[in-house]
Amino acid sequence: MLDVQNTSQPVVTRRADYTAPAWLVPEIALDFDLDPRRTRVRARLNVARNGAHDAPLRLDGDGLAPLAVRVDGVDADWRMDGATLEIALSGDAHEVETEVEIAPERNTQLMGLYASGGNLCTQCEAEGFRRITFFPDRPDVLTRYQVKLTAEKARYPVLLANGDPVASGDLDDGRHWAEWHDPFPKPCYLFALIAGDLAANRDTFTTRSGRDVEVAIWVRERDLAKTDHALHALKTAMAWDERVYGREYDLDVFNIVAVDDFNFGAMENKGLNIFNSRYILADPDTATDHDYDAIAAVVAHEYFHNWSGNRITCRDWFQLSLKEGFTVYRDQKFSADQGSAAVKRIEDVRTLRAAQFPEDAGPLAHPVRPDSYIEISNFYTATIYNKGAELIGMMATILGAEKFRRATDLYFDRFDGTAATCEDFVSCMEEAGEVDLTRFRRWYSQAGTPRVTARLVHEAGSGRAMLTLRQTMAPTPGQPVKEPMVVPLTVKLFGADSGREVAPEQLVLLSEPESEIAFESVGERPILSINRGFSAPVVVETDRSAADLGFLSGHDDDPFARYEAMQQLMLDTLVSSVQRGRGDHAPVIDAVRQTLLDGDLDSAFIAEAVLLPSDSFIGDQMAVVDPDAIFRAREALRRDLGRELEGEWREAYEAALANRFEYSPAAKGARRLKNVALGYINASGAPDAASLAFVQFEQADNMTDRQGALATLASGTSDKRVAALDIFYNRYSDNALVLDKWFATQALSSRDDTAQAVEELSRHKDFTLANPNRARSLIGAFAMNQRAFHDAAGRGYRFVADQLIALDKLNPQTAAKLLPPLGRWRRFDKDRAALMRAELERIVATPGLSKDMFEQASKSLD
Ligand code: 0A1
Ligand code: ZN
Repeated sequence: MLDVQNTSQPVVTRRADYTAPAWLVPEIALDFDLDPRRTRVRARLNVARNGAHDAPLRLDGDGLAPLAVRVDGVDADWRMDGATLEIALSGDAHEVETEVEIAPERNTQLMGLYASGGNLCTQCEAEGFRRITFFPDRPDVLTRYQVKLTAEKARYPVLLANGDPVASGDLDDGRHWAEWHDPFPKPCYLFALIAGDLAANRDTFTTRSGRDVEVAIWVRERDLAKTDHALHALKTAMAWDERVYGREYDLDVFNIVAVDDFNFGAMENKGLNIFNSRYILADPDTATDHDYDAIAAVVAHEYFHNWSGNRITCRDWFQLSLKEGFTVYRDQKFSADQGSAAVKRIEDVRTLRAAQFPEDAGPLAHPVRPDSYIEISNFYTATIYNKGAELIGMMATILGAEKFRRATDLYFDRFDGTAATCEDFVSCMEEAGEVDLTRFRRWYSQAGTPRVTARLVHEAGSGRAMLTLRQTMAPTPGQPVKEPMVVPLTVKLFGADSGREVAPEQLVLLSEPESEIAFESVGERPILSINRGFSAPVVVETDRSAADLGFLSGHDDDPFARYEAMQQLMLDTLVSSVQRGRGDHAPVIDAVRQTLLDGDLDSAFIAEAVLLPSDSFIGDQMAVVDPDAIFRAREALRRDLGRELEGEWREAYEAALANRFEYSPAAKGARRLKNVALGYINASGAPDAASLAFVQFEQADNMTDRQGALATLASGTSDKRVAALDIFYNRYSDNALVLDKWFATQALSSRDDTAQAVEELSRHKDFTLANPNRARSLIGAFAMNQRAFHDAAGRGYRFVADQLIALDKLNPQTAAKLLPPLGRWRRFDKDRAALMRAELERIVATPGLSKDMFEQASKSLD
């Protein structure tokens, strides 16, 4: 395969330039002769002129050279325009055949057809299909696929593609073949095939209309025992989508395959989802509770795409959030229904704040529906996914549950079988919801996180309370001026004396720069509870005192608001410690004690509520981030919380100690609280802390406890640290997913020597840039470690830039995804900013840089 990377003239694609495809492809027959070194691909396309025009047929290719091109059975005239195959056609419908050869084993980008762990597999979203065969590679060309796969039987006994299997057979030469037909027209990014030596965990799902669907999860034989959780999640998700959205599965088979080398989490190919094995494989010894939860969420996410993504796809890649935002919203609600909805909401907001808010505040900020891109792979972002999900959630809040369901029914009904736009979705919300969302649409077009200030003034005499809300939004690249947004805020007032509700919850739609809400008959001083349930993805600034936040953290009846009050109290304390060198820890300690001792709260919620905000979230609150001061302030508060509440932590710890492993919300909550408590006992400096952690490490009957203890030890100075890391390594040296944890745990360590340790780990025999999970486990994790990465001498920046330059040569997509932490130089002092810029400049100047990296690095320098 030719590997041409042209960065000299990066082409910008613009949403405003969209035009309908000149030619459609209603049918395709694909014939694969599979071989890792040399795969022959024959494609027969039925093409149809779309409208009156005389444009030639243009078929996208990437690294392909045509071996044959025939039109209606006859060798045709064709020419290459760059990587595009151009064929002049006279009639309105033709049969066009092409033949190419590709080399999967040389495909290190993991886009198109590639080899992973002895199997052959594909990844086509967004533009990988053009690395397999010539085709109009755009999501609004919908095609019915017939696929024939032929391969050596001993090496590749299993041959899978999209749709339903129709025939198979053996050949005399040790090869065999299988044919698959997919009756549902689909864009080529949903094409998939797998050839491999795989075993299946099978089951049957009966749809609510009584059809039997054969479901199967395909993995290496030795991993079969680790697939029950994913299979169970799949069936639960299938039933959930029927119940909650009225969506039934539509083929006779549903296959999932796990592969070890994968650029993202998983892929929703029609009837044949392909997964990064980290989102399939789980057993108590190797997967944490977080892994179990993520597996269920990703399995559900990909399954839900069958309707929100596949049956209705995107007109163009600017509409990516149409499928991703909605599907994330759906998977979040699914997960919320499986356990504690409150804890799930807290986790989702934490993710949004950790990944999306910084994106909105940095050089790569873009709207949920972007206006332009150089490389679409760079737009699989937290903005498209997680903020996109928040937009759906806000519309659901504005409409209410019943109308929201009516609106999604209308959407699925009206746009089934088409390639739609975000606008199509919003107009269904408007029509079925009987609301005007004109101004709400700004959430799709404006980048940035709105900032809302809320001031509550009470007149004791009249009993009137006035809430003044003001919104602003900082400029983002290309959008210097912002219009006001529609911000749905749920608000409630509590009485400071009685502790009771003095104004019931109401939904305020803030749509002007400023607005005032009056509350009457408020007899006592009110305390404001706002953005309850995180009703809008905004930053809310209030002037609530530590005492009022302490009250809310102990008494608000909205669990999210309760968590939020505690976070705000902690943040206020930490920010003032960073700025003044010392903060008053007492209010936080009191609030944490109160939460810990509240018998009505479940452990999972307590564990979330008592966790301090991360170093980087504290940094996000400051004009100039001082990583060392933040680290010191946070450690000091952790130590005081550990010391002052040592008895409480030990009690919480011991209460959870006797439990045997079980995957249930209650057992997960107990483990979470136990590990948080262990962290605080350790922070207290108690002399037995390291041995407590080491005993837990050795006696654990599950990975959550083992890794929790390892993380505590890995950040400490005890002599048990090296022992634990060695034991862990030896125990799991043949398990790639667990070794990723071993790398990541060390990269996230708060020790002073982490930067050096990570450099050494990059030379470890098990470290490789060729596997995206491994690259992320060391480089990605390290770049999240604020203090270590932002080492004042620039050691962390240099290391990450070196690694990304090397990775870019193999896998530009994965490299570019890891670049954003280096782009946040504006947030740091001028010395660090200069060091970070120097590394970005070095990256941009690298000969042969991919357009993926070029876009991320050059935009970060602007
Ligand atoms: N659509 C997938 C995400 C995905 C996107 C690009 C990929 O290319 C390497 C892979 C997967 C999802 O939302 O799960
Ligand atoms: Zn998705």
